[in-house]
Amino acid sequence: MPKILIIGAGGQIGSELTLKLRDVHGPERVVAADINDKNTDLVNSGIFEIVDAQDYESILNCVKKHDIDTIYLMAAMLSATGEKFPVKAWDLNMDSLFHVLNLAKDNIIKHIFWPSSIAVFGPTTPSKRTPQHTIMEPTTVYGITKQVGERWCEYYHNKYGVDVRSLRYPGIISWKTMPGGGTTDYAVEIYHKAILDKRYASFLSKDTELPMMFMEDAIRATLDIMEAPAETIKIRSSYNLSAISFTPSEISEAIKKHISDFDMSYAPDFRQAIADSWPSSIDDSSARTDWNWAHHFDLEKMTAEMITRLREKYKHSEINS
Ligand code: VAH
Repeated sequence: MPKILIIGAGGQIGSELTLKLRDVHGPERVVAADINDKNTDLVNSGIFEIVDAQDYESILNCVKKHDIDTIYLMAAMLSATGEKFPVKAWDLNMDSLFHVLNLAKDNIIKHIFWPSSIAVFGPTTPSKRTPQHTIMEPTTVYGITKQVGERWCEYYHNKYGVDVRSLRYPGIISWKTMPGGGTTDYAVEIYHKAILDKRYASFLSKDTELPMMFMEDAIRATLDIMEAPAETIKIRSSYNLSAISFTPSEISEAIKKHISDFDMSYAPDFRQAIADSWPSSIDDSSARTDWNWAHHFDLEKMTAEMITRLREKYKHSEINS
């Protein structure tokens, strides 16, 4: 029975995507892979392989060993880290995409999911309810790699018939695995700090509105687009995807409804310029029309879930410490 491979399974989205795919398809059909085996939960909960996303032979060997027909390529260097290491970001994000696209072009695998991002938009893009088709002049290396990646995905579909599907993820908020190197990471860190310290210094200013989404919605959208009939996928670059938009001030107020003495402060850093180049809200009507996308979590519901889960997590770790 052909199997699924998640490359970059140890990351914020990859780790939860792996657990969900194992629930849906059975652990024996889902191979998790990453450059190292630091995520012990992942390594101990099913088939795990060390794969270097920039090494074609490393991916090919894993595909052949496990009879893979579908790859979720979740490995990438995100916006903030990409600005510190621009060449490494370009090489990782582009080499890995070409390797996977070429495996499909050569009929070695059949299906690809590749994540894009609202980072494909830039300061000249209409920032409110950003349309599916609009000006895209990204000013970060990460955004450039995602914009170019979208062009290659559409080219490989039109030229070679590759079944590659993609979503422009907004900032993703989750409690299981910490994000790394993103500009939207403040919206994850704040919940941890609220519970542990009852205070947080945001690296984005109070009125910086950004498109965001709870992890459960992001995972459901990913499975929905991959399970949708091919004829419903009208866009082969990448679909706009949206749920909620909020500012650091608004998430702080939502937290205060659960932790009344939470203290929020603001200390914008280099990531403020990145956030300022991105839209504040996204029009995802194409995804809602083409394959029935709908989000389930608003800011209040997400905050309640994050605080409940993290209180359990930190209480558990205290007991075990
Ligand atoms: C980042 N979390 O901050 C990612 C995301 C829209 C932002 O792509 O770089």
